[in-house]
Parts: sequence; structure tokens; C-alpha cells
Amino acid sequence: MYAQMVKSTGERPKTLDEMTPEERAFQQRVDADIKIEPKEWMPEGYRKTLVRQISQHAHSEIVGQLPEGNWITRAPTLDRKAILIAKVQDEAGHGLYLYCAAETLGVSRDEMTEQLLSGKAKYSSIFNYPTLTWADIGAIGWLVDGAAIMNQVQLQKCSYGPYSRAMIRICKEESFHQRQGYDIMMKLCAGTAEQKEMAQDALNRWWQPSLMMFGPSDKDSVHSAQSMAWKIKPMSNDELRQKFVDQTVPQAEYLGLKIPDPDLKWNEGKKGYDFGEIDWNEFYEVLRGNGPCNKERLDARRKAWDDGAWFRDGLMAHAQKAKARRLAAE
Ligand code: FAQ
Repeated sequence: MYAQMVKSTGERPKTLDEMTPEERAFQQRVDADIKIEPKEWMPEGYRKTLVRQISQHAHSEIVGQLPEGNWITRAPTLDRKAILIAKVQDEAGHGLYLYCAAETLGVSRDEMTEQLLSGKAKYSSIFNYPTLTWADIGAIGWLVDGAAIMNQVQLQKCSYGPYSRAMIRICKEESFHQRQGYDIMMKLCAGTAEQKEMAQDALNRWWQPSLMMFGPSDKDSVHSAQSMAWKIKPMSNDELRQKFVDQTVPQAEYLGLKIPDPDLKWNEGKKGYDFGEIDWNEFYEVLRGNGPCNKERLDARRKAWDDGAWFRDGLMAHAQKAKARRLAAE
């Protein structure tokens, strides 16, 4: 049934008849919406898919601190600075919950970090774009967090228990992030002509990259068919992208901003907006490491890792001493 939901270039999911008894019992639990927990049997492909997705998601949260972190020292008021610091700290926390969720699948935090720093693991394409003005901080909260929530609300229903539960907490915080971004945009749009122009310029630059966050179109998505069959992904990339466009266009209208897409048009038949083709060449170039900030982002993460070595060593030494003391007292 699921294989038809998305045309995928990846492998077709097995039908129940093609499955081993263990696989069939597993699929039946998934179909009955019973959460899968870490110690239970699971197909190796299910485990690998989750490790890939959850670790990429964790890396996105961690690298995602960098574009906004760039504006902490330059936020226009003390309140805005305090809010931005809290928001960026939240993203670090999301990364940590997600690394913990991935660790339950037998991968270590060090392995995941090594994959990020060596350039092997992906993180969201969106974080390879620069934050040029304060309005970009508004646009990130409004559009990037807005797109992230659209996807993550669905992931709360993911069949894997630890990921699903991490998402419930993360979504609560992301919705605050989205509102603080929209609040910045409202302020700018109610300000001087120059401020409104800054807001429009940020929307112009962040619109397409935000649409790309949902991943390739369904026809080119490698993993969707299998991930949907396993209920790792409850909705397809294109379905979520459409929901995001439909939610965001009226928000732009309220701000008095224009979505930079000449093909954007309400379609009464589908009760949603038609929108122009996404520049998939740009998307794949960013994934290949050729986006405007890919190098800068990875260099920053490598430097943070190297600079933190003394602290990790200190923590390990402390833990070992504490353990030795505990053992001696037993
Ligand atoms: N960027 O077959 P599909 C946030 C890769 S959190 C980079 O469709 P899938 C919070 C994909 O990994 C944002 N790579 O893959 C925040 C795969 O590569 P692989 C992150 C992308 O997994 C806000 C290949 O293309 N959210 O923003 C992208 O079924 C503000 C084929 O694609 C998540 O990670 C992309 N945009 O669907 C933080 C949510 N799209 O592994 C700070 C969880 C696709 O074969 C500030 N992840 N790829 O080498 C997901 O829902 C899914 O993984 C998708 C992709 C929907 C991203």
C-alpha cells in the first residue's frame, strides 16, 4: 500500500508476503501505531535509516546555531539579544536530545561528530546561507523555524519512540522560535521604508532555500517510500512543502511583503497555492558542499571541537576519579 504513496528512486518497500516472519511482525506493530523502542528487534534498514535521519537532524540543530549566533553581539536591543541567546541555546538543546535519541540505536556521539566534521554526514542545506542583516534573523525564525515545525509536528508521530518523544518537546520550543521571528518581521514591516525594504530583501533571499528544507521532490526522493512504509516519515516532502506554502503566503500578505515567485497563484481546485519550480541545481550544489557558507560552517564546527578538547578531557578525568572513589567506597 505505502509503496504507491510516493514514487521513489530508492528501493521499493517489501510487501508483507515478501517479508520474513520477524519483518512481518515488526511491520504489523508499525501499522498498528505501536511505538518501537530501543531494545526491540528491528530490521537493520530501519535502524540505519533512523541513525541517518536523526543524526542529520541533530547536526542541523548544532550547525543551525551559527547563522543566528552571528547576530547575538549585534542585536538591536537588550531584549532582542536576550531572546536570541535563549533561542540559540534551545537549538543546542535540540541537538543534544537528538544525539541521545540516535545513541539509543547503537551509534556513539563521537562517531556522529566524526561524520559531521569529516564532511560525510549531511546537515540541512538551509544553514549554508549567510545572515547579512538583522532582518535575516526575523526571516530565519519565521521561515526556517516555520518550515522546521511543519516537518517536526509530523515527526512527533514517528514510529520510533525516542525520536517521536524528542520531537514533542522540540516542537513546543520551535513554535516560540517561529513567533519571535515573525515578531521581528512585524516590527520591521511597521517601521521605516528602509526597514521594510530590509524585511523584503530577507524574504527574497530565504524563500527558496526554506522550500528546499523539505528535501527533493517526491519523484526524486530516495528514502521516502521506505521511510513512509516504516512510519518514520508520516508525510512526503512535497506534501509538507505545500502545507508550508499555504500557511506562509497569508502571513506574508499580513506583513505587506511579496513572496518572490511570479508563478505563485491560488488554485481554487486544490484549495492551495501553485508555486514556481524550485532551483534544484542550487539545492544539489549546496549538498555537494558548494553553498555560500558550507566551508565556513564546517570550519567553525571543527574549531569548536578542537577548542573544546581540554574540556572534554577534564570531564573524562573527573568522571574517572568519581568512579574510582565510588568503587573504593563499596
Ligand atoms: N538539506 O530521500 P530524501 C531546523 C538529503 S531542523 C540537506 O528525501 P529523507 C531547526 C537527504 O538527507 C532542520 N540534505 O531523504 C532549526 C538524503 O541524503 P542521504 C533539519 C537534504 O531523509 C531552525 C537525500 O537528500 N530537519 O531547521 C535535505 O527521506 C533554526 C535524499 O533525500 C530535519 O532534519 C536538505 N534540506 O527526507 C535550527 C528533519 N533534504 O542521507 C536552527 C528530519 C534532503 O541519502 C535554527 N529529517 N536531503 O545522503 C527529515 O524529515 C528528512 O530527513 C528530510 C529528507 C525531509 C530532510
